[in-house]
Amino acid sequence: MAAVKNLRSSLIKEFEEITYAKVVLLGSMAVGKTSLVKKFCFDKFKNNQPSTIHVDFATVKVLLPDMNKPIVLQIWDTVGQERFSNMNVSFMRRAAAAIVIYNVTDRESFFRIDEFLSDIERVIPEAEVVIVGNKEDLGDRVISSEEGETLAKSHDYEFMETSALTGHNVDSLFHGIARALYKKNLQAKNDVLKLTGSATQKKKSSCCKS
Ligand SMILES: Nc1nc2c(ncn2[C@@H]2O[C@H](COP(=O)(O)OP(=O)(O)OP(=O)(O)O)[C@@H](O)[C@H]2O)c(=O)[nH]1
Ligand SMILES: [Mg+2]
Repeated sequence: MAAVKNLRSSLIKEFEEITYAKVVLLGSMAVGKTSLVKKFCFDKFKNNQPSTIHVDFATVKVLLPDMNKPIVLQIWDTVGQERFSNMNVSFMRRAAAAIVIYNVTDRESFFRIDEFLSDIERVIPEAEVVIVGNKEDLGDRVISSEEGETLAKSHDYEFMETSALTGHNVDSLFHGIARALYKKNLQAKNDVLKLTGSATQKKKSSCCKS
């Protein structure tokens, strides 16, 4: 019985100590959202990855050398088909980060980035955002790195080019997000401590005055 209690309290402790964060992947059809998630989570790539018709999520625990505790990312892979685009807004809610993806060989997918960014700015304005040009392994790109970078800079967002096929920058993308959210969470905790500290002090001084 004591063992069960101990296990329960250690599980509760672990749950309380770990930071959980929702990350949403957005982008047009076939830009490589599912492929990026699969590459990061399972180190697998499919040449004929079927189009996503049901939104799904994968849960990954990330612990990097510069972190004291892990962070658990709940990565939501959305549907790129335009007829379902109004659904994506509901999946965005409460996301701490958004990865907005285009295909460097497809200008249409790059044009659609603006649509996703305006949804993000409306629904989750505090989110960490990374704009990603995927399929950088292909030789027939039509969007230059500079073009992608300029777009990201104009919104003050991070920018990265990836390949789900070769794995280039895939870990860096998700690790960068994990690190940013971990730091943000630490900062938020410190701010709460500071606020609590000043509130206590205020109370004390008013108490002394009376
Ligand atoms: N060469 C290359 N092909 C890729 C890459 N990423 C994805 N693909 C291919 O592009 C196609 C579409 O990839 P998906 O991962 O299904 O794209 P998606 O964004 O999830 O598409 P939807 O689910 O329809 O929204 C698949 O056939 C993949 O094999 C990449 O980095 N390089
Ligand atoms: Mg998909």
